[in-house]
Amino acid sequence: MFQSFDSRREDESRIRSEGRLPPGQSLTQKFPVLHYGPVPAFEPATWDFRVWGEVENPVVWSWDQFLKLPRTTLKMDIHCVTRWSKFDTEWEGVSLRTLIDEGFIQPTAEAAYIIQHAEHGYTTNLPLEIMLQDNFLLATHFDGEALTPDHGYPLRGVVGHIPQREDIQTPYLWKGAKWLRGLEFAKNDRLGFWERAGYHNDADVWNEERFA
Ligand SMILES: Nc1nc2c(c(=O)[nH]1)N[C@H]1C(S)=C(S)[C@@H](COP(=O)(O)O)O[C@H]1N2
Ligand SMILES: [Mo]
Repeated sequence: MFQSFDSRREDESRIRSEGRLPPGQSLTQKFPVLHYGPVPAFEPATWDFRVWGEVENPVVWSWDQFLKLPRTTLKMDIHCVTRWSKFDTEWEGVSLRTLIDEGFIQPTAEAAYIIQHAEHGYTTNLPLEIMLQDNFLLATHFDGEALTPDHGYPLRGVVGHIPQREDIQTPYLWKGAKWLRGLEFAKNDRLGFWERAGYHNDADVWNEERFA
């Protein structure tokens, strides 16, 4: 008798046995593309990245300037609220905590939330303290290559679960905006695009906070 070899199921049971499969999720070996609206074009000459709101000095960086910021690599598992999870994904880009630690950005004492602003008006909101965790990155590269247009080229927020780091919170992947153009620091929280559509504001993967 032939036995069918299902590498996806094998991978999934290994991940489950390692305690890395969140409730209600299933493992994908692909990289699904998920977003609302069209994929924007990238114009390096006019692209800029803005940081404003509750910061001591608002900044505007060109693409060339952004590429000179200190860089970080990060390996983690990403979890979409539509129930797919992708494991051991490798990202490279800029850590917000590093930018703050090194004085590139100075939040005011009042800053408590950040709204990510992306092309075509997409937004998503997170507490500042979560965006300072090790599992949030302003990513330019995935698996050693520049992001593809579908996945957010040239820059996206990305957030996921770092194995063994149960000390930090893991939000679903919609809390990372593709085609990211700026960060607004705020005193008060403000719901983003999917949050206004009924997604859970905290979005904790391990507590299955999918919908409000
Ligand atoms: N600009 C933008 N970013 C977005 C979204 C979107 O609709 N627009 N969708 C989010 C959702 S729901 C998910 S799961 C991830 C998907 O990222 P991927 O397409 O690279 O898998 O992007 C997030 N970032
Ligand atoms: Mo998603």
